[in-house]
Amino acid sequence: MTQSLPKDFLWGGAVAAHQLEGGWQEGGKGISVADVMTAGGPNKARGITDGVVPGEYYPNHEAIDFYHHYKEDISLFKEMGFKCFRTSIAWTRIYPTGEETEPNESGLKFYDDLFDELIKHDIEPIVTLSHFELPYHLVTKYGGFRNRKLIDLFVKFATTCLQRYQGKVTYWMTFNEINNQANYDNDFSVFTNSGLHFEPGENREEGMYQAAHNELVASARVVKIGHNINPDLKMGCMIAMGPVYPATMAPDDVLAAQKAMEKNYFFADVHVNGFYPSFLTKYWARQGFEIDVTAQDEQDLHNGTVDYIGFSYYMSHAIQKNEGRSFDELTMQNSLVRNTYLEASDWGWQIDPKGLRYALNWFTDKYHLPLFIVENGFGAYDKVEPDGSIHDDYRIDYLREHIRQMKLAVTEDGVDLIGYTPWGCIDLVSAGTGEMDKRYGFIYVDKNNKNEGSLARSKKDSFEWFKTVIATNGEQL
Ligand code: BGP
Repeated sequence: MTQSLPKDFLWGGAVAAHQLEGGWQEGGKGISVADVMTAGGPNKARGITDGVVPGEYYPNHEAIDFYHHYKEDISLFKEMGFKCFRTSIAWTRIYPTGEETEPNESGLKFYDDLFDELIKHDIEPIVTLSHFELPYHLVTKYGGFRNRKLIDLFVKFATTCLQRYQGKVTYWMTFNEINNQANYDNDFSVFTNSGLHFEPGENREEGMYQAAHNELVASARVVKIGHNINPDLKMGCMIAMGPVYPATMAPDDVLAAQKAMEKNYFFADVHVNGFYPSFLTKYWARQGFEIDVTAQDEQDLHNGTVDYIGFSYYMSHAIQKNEGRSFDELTMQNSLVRNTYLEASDWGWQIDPKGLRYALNWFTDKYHLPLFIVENGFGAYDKVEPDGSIHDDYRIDYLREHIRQMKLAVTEDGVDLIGYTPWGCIDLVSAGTGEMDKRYGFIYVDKNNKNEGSLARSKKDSFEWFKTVIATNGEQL
């Protein structure tokens, strides 16, 4: 077996439209769910306002103004040697409310220009169709993805994109981190994934399963359409992977970890297998959940299974079975414990490079599909020295250790891995907190949490480091 990564390994970086483009009203763009989210902090959740409220600060409105800076930024990506660049298409640039019958040409042209610029630099665009960017209008009018109407609206948007960009984009993903909403108690997760708002007394969990089902059907239909448009397109899903370990060797903890994995990753089962696993349908029955799954839905799920699994990996978790709770009552919110073997970031995300090797093997053993690490990275405060340099050795350490484990998974375990695109290759707005000061980039952007800064770009130490990693195909870390 080869001891190196494949020659055509896709090294690059990842972002999402709403976290860096800005230009929230440029070119006829409509308001998205990201446009009504205020800034939070390490211990403060982001607010979700009722529409865009004058006087509130919405960090995504300007973000890092990639909309006007993308040429400069792409030339920096090229300098680092990127082979690919993962971004998303903002649904609201193409269909501003989601309900128009004709797409917005200036939005389509923006992505034509962006993809052309990438291709001119030999950088392959990798595209997510829905990355926390649902048209806000579809939330107010339909209540988000809990309404089946959104299946058709998403399919319309995705079909427009697939037809238009089929010659420029090969790798597609449907819904970013579709499984975040398994965390249904969290307002942010259900709103960003599916545009869900819950009234007191509503069954949040059942509502989440219905929305997730509608998205899984929409995704499957889009996968099928992509294959029909061009059989060479690679249609993937996107899963947030944070393995759940048992906190101890007690069989109850081992089973608790397995149950938590099931509830978090059944989304991947449906994307890959085209049907629901029995542990979930049995669980729905025990809970009395009546999820609207039609015979046509079942057919669509069956016909639209994915070609590869894209996933994010930042951390692992550990779970302990509390004697007072049944397995059905265990959730990631009520039963996670700190893993005492691991350090954590300033935002409490536990650092576990070996967990990435574990995750790569777990996906492979379960699904036997090619994998793509489309997010991984270290959110940290960076310090700009008086001479403008930024010594982000903590970020280099994090990425180096994760790449080491990734390589072992490929060279020793035989995992079929397409590529690696670290998250936030250029500083951008944090999805979870709305902060600018939670930085992931190789490229620093002069803008802070208070919305101050010139937006100037500069290189961190990690820039040169990652350039060498790519140039040596991961040999020199
Ligand atoms: C994932 C999202 C990204 C991204 C990343 C880092 O959940 O797909 O959009 O932002 O995590 O999270 P955060 O921005 O909250 O640090």
